[in-house]
Amino acid sequence: MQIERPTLCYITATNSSCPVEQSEKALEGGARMIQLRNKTAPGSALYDWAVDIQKLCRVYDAIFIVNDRVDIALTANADGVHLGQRDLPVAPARKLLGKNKILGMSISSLAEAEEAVRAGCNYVGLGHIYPTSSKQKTGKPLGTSCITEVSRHISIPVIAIGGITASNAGEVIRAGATGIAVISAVAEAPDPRKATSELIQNMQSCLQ
Ligand code: TPS
Repeated sequence: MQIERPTLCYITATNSSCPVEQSEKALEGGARMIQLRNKTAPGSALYDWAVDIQKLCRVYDAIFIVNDRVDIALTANADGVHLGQRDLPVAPARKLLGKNKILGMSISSLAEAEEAVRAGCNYVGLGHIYPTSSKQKTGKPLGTSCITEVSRHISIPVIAIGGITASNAGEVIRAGATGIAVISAVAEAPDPRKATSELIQNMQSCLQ
């Protein structure tokens, strides 16, 4: 499955108890990729959610990624896994997943991007681009110049993340990102479906 430009990846709200409903709204709004991310739920709940979101993603022909948990991704037949810098390293994750699954990694510099490519990742999540309260962060926001630098140097898709909203999604794509990944811009919107389609429209309008 290809990550096309521009792709919106919806990441389920931090430790939400209704990730399936949230994902469905994002898919209805046009999200092409869903990432199930929950750092506190028991494996049994995560697995059930993953099975349901996998089915939804099939219906919408969208890519389904599980954050961190290779076991859940495999057993729920997700399309791939997203790894953080402190999760299972790429090589053993690839060994478990096989060559056909998508492997993505969080990065925040060109050096980490190049390392992710060398290790065999299929995309990188570059952030945080703007200030965000969705994740405990050390360090300053990277800004859009980092997107241009990384996307010029590597050939795999660059998904920008962190503080992305309808008002800055266009400049993120213009800077060279393949797509965006968002939590709060969709999860905290009064109408998550509409918020998703607005983000996508803003990305698309700067590619025309
Ligand atoms: C594709 N990550 C970096 S910033 C952030 C997260 C979860 C919070 C964004 O929230 N790249 C991908 N997936 C990931 N999980 C990460 C990076 C890690 P908001 O949109 O509310 O600012």
